[in-house]
Amino acid sequence: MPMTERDPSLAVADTEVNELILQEDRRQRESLRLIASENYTSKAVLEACASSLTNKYAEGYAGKRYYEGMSVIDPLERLAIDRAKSLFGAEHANVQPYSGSPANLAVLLALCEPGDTIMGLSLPAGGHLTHGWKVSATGIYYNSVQYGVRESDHLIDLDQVRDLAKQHRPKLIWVGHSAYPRVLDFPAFAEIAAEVDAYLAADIAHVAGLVAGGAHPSPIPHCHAVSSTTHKTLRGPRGGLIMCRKAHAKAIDKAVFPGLQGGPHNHTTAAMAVAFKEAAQPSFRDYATTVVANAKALAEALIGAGLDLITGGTDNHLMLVDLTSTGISGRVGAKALDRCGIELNCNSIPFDRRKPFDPSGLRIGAAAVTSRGLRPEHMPMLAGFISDGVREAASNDGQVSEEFAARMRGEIAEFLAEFPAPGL
Ligand code: DSN
Repeated sequence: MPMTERDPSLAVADTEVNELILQEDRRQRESLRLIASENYTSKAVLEACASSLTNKYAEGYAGKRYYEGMSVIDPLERLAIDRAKSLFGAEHANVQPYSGSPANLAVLLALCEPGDTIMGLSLPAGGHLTHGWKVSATGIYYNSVQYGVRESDHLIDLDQVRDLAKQHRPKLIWVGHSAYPRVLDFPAFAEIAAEVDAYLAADIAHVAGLVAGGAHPSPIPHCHAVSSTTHKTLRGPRGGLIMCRKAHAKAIDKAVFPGLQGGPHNHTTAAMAVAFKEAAQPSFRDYATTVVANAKALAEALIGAGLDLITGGTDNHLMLVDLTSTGISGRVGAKALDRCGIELNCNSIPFDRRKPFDPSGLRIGAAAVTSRGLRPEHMPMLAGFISDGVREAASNDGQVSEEFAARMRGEIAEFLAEFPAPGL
């Protein structure tokens, strides 16, 4: 039967899936979303994601494809590339990576040979799996040397980075993180990379929106390649992006396709183009600045509520709470808060004595709540919700009663009702 004869909308075609999506919409509207890597995209981004572009194959690059029917895809991909280049001031951009991990693997495939030495911030110190952690392909196929943070202040130890670089002579050094609450010193990393003749690659997945909005220094002038996801602080669709100097453009493009991937996800490319346009507006500069102001205010309020923060605060959108003094683990705390309508994730803290699956920390980010319009004056309220939930769990063997959780969920939903969730 041709689908055109009967092509009902989702609500009619598949009530189970439709109902689950509606439940997720509601959950995202009513819960306090504090996962540092998440956000709310605009309605325009969601519409582009759900467009007919998902029906099209487009292996290759504009003007050099392996399929016909490219009259729309070619200009669309060029538009996304031009907008990415202009937003970040990059010489070259590739918008095809499916997400951050493939983007990082593509950077390595382009600039290194298997077995080459690479360096990155270790996972327990706030780095990302794909910066050479042992269980990742990047730690299996490359000789990975990991640097860390100082035990005294939990800040990246640039002396150690320099010493390790001189000792191991890496081909490439990663600068980037998924759980580090302070500004990255790109010029200092560039200096070290230059001293040992290494490539410097920045992974700005977490801070890309802050970079685009002028609230975090840009790595572009200092790095040979810069990778990112597009869905965190940048507030676009789930996707990946690589920017690089012209000299490496061919190698990067070849590494993405045909090196690692097949056809790009054109609906995602379109949604990225929309997000890049949004991020180029003056209002996005306000957004990025407010994300940092909110994160700082939340960090201060959490400290005021008696919680311990790694490095004593934040310079970006995220912070790490050390729950050791409360007597509960990060996993227990995160699960208890989830029941109360507060969504965040447990996270290792530097020099954690607990295992990664049940670590000592909570990671908290301000990107999504800022997209709903919350401002620094609302952060003490959020800190109150978080610390009340933690205290309740800590005094009840890690549990929160259904009565307590339901009351919290109600209070949070009522508070958030004043701040409409974008896109939903
Ligand atoms: N999963 C992402 C995060 O939460 O930071 C990184 O890949």
